[in-house]
Amino acid sequence: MTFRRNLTRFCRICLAGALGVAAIASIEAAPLTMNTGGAIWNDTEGRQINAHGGCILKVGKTFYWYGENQTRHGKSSGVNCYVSPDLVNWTFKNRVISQGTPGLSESQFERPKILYNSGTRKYVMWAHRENLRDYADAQAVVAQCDTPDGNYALVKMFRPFDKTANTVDHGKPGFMSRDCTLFQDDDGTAWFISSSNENQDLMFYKLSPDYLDTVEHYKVLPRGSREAPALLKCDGKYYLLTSASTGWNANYNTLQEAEKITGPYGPQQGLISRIGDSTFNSQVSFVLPITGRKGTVYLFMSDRWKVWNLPNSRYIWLPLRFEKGTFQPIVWGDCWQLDLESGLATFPVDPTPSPDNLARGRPVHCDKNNERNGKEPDRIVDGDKKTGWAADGGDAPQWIKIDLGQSYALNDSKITWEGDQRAYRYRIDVSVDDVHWSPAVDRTTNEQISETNNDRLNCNARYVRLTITGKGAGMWFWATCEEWELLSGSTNVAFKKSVTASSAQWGRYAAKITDGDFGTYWSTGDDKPGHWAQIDLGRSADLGACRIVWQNPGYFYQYKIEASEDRMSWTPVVDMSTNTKVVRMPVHRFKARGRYLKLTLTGADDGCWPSIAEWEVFSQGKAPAEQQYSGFRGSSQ
Ligand SMILES: [Ca+2]
Ligand SMILES: [Ca+2]
Repeated sequence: MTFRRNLTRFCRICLAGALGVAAIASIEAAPLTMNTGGAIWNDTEGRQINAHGGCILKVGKTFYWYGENQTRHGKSSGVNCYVSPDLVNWTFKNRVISQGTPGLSESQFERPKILYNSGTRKYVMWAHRENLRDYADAQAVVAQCDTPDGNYALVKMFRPFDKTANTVDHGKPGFMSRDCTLFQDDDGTAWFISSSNENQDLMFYKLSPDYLDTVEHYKVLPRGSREAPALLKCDGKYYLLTSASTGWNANYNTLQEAEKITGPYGPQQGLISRIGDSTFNSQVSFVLPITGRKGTVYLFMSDRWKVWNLPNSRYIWLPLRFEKGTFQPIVWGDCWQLDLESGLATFPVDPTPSPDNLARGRPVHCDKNNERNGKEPDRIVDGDKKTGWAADGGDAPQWIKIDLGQSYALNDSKITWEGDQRAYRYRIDVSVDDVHWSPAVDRTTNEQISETNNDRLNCNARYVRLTITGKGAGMWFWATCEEWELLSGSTNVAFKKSVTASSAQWGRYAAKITDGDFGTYWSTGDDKPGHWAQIDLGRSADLGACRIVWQNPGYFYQYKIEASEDRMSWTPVVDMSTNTKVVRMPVHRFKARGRYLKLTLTGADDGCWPSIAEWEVFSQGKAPAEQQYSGFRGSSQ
C-alpha cells in the first residue's frame, strides 16, 4: 500500500511538471507515470516485486511480467509471474516454474523468457538452469503451458546440440548455455540466444516450429565475452543489446546493429552517452516494444543487482528512443510518462546546470538567407547588445529560431531591439521536437514602443522561434534584433564558491560540487553515515532554496542541511533523515539567512556510496523547477 501512495505522489509531481509539455504534443489520453528509477517497487498486495532478469509478454490487453524469484543466497528458486493492465500496477499471479515442478527439484533458474506459439497454442519458456551445488551445468530449461500464468511443465533441460557428435564445450557435450533470451521474428520463427564457452561466445539458435528444440546454431559474437542478451527488430534491422561479463557488478551495456539476425553485428555503441558509466548501475534484461496509434516506445528493462540482498535488486525501466534510423543514448529520469494508447512517451533529456541566459551561443536558424554583412543570425545570441540580426528586406512574416540543445523550463524571453522609437509586432512559439509548435507569446497587435520586450514563457521547450509578423508604430524599416535572451530565472549563488568536506576519495574533492559541471563529483568514499560538506558563500545572503544533484541516479539518500552565519551556531533548514524516495535532483525550498550551508549525510539506499555531482544554492524565489529535464515526444518506426 505504501507504494501506491508513493506512486500517487509521483504522479502529481511528474504530471504537474509536464502539463505545459503535454499541451504541446496534444495528447488525448493522460499518460501513465512510469516510476521505475530504482525505487522499491511493490505489487498490488504491498509486497516487493520479485521478478528479476525477466521479460514481459502482452496477451490481449494484459501484460505478463516473468522474472526470477531471487533469494538471499543468490539461487533463484523459480519464476514468478505478475500481471498488469498498464505496466505500472502489478498483481502477483503464480510461480509458474519452481523447484516444485516435477523434474526440477535440484534447480535454480535465471533469465526466463516466454513466447506464445500460435501453431501449438502453447506458451513456451526458455531459461538458464543450474543445479544447486555449483554453476557448472550451464543448461537451457524448456517448459510449456496452455495459459500464460499457469504451471509450466518441464519439456527438457539440456545443452544445445548435446546430441551432435564432436560438440563439446568445457568437457561436456553440447554448448554451455547461460545468460539467455528469446526472440520471435515477424514470420513467427523463434530464436534462442545464449552465452556459451564460459560466456566467451554468444550463440544464436533457430528453434523448431514448436519452439521446443534448437535446429540451427550460429556463433554470432565469438570471443565477445557478452552476457544478458536482448534482441529487438526495428525498421527491418536487428538490434542486439548485451552487457560485458563482470558478474553481479554493472558495466557499460551496448547495442549492436545487423541486417540479418545472425549478423554480422556492427560495432558496439553505448546504451547511454557517458563512456565508462555502468548503465545507471544496471544490467539489461529485455526490451519491450509498445506500439500505439502514433508510434512505438521501446521499454528498456534492466536489473540493478543488490548482491548482498538479491531479492532487493531493483528494476530500471527507461524509454529507449529510435530516431533518425538509430537508437539514441538512454537518458536518466526518476520517472517518465507513457501513453499506451498512442505509443508516445516522455523522454528525459540530460540535465545541465542552468545559466542565466540559456540562449547565449546556441545555434540559430532563420527562414531567409539574409546573411547581411555584420547582421548575421548568430549575432542575436552573441551576448553583445551592439550587434544584431536584421530581418531582411522588411517582408513579414519572418522567423528566427534558437535550438537550446535540450528542453529547459523557460521562465522569460527578453528581446532587445535596435532603436528605441519603434513598436515591433511578433509572436513566439516553442517546441520540444522542432515539429510540433505551441504558441507562447502573442504580440501581433503590439503598438507599444519599446527598446526591449520582456515576455513570460513559462514552458518547457528546446526550440524557441521568434516570428516578426508586421510593422508597428514608428517602424519604417525592417526589424533588427540585437539580442534575444531566454532566461531560466535560476542563478546558482554557490557556483565556484569554496567547499570543505569531512572526507574525499582521491580526485573526487569537495570543490567538485560547486564547479558547475554535472560530470564531476565529490565522493564520500564509503557508505558510512556522518560525512558532511560545507559551502562558504563568501558573504551572508537571504537563501530560498538549494538543489542537490546526486551522482548516482536511482537511489534514495538521507541527509540534513543547516545554515549558519558564523560556523558556530547552525540552524536546521532541511531534514531528509527518514527519506526513502528516489529523486535524483531534489529541490529544497526554505527561508534562511547565512553565509555557510552544511549538508550532513545520515544514510543511503542499500549498496550506495553517496556522491554529489553538484550542490546549487539559490536566493529566495530563484530556484529552478524540479522537473527541468522532461521533454515530450513520440518515436515512430
Ligand atoms: Ca548581439
Ligand atoms: Ca560538479
